[in-house]
Amino acid sequence: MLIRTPPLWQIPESAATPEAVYYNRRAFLRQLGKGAAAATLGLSGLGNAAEVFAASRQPAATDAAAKNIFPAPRNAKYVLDRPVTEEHAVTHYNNFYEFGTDKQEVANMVSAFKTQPWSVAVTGLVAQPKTYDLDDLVRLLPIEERLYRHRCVEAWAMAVPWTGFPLKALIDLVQPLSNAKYMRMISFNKPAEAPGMRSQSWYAWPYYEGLRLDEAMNELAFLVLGLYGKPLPKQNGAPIRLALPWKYGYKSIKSIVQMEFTDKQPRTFWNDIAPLEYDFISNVNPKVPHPRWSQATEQLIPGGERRATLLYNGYAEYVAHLYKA
Ligand SMILES: Nc1nc2c(c(=O)[nH]1)N[C@H]1C(S)=C(S)[C@@H](COP(=O)(O)O)O[C@H]1N2
Ligand SMILES: [Mo]
Repeated sequence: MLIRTPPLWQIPESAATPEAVYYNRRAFLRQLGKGAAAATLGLSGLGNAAEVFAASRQPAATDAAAKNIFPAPRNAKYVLDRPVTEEHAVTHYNNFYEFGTDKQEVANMVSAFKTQPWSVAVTGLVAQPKTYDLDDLVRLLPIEERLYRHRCVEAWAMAVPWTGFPLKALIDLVQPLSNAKYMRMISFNKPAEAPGMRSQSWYAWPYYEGLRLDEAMNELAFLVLGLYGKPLPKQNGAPIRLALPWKYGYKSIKSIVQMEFTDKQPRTFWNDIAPLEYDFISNVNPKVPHPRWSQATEQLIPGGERRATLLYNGYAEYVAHLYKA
């Protein structure tokens, strides 16, 4: 009989072993905070915290023990102009067409979706092409929490606490070649586990998206493993998805299985379906209406409060330089 132990980064802290608690970053920082150790180690910022954590890590009692990343420290740099959206709304109002088009039903359609084990293939123009087991990959990267605005092209908006790591950290790890100019990302392709893939078989599954490499290396581009200090629910794109807060939500591809570095601009799922409605860049812009509706305002979910849409969804200071003509 095959007994599979779930990786610890997918189970709650309360269920973790003492070893796991030791390797949990928050517990470790709490320990540091208790003594003069924090000062001695020059522990000033989150970047430092991640380095100190990595440097001090001993071989774990079990491999899984090193993977308990929740809850991760919040990076205070990324602030919101509105309260964090209530958790139930974020996890029960979803766009994930692989499971259906009714946003409030997606959470009820994911039960057959298996998200572990999971691997991510890094392919194409890269020095170290490799298929990573997600658990192994997670251990190599600095995990933190960020509060980001999230804006769908349909004009609804939320504010979400994501846990994850900068896409740039992964890019630095795998070292794209000098002729790599774009990243193409691909979602899972398992119709047997995803009812929307079966009922809407006309779509060109699996979902695929892309970024310019300079966009992918921008500090805001974030690979997400969790929500509200817990592992990512399946309906939000478990076990790994993107968050690109200055772009419309469809660029933030969910349940990623492949990242390919290319020298040509990759095609994207929604651009192939409706090229006049969804372009490759897809930055949030109040002045560029969707052909069928205005983008001047957005509606907060839940509640429906209307707000003015901000250029780059309010992230101009981070990304405007990428789009200077
Ligand atoms: N694989 C995949 N990724 C996807 C989608 C999808 O249908 N399939 N929908 C996109 C859209 S339109 C949005 S708005 C966000 C929604 O993410 P959320 O449900 O976590 O809010 O996921 C994006 N990523
Ligand atoms: Mo969206």
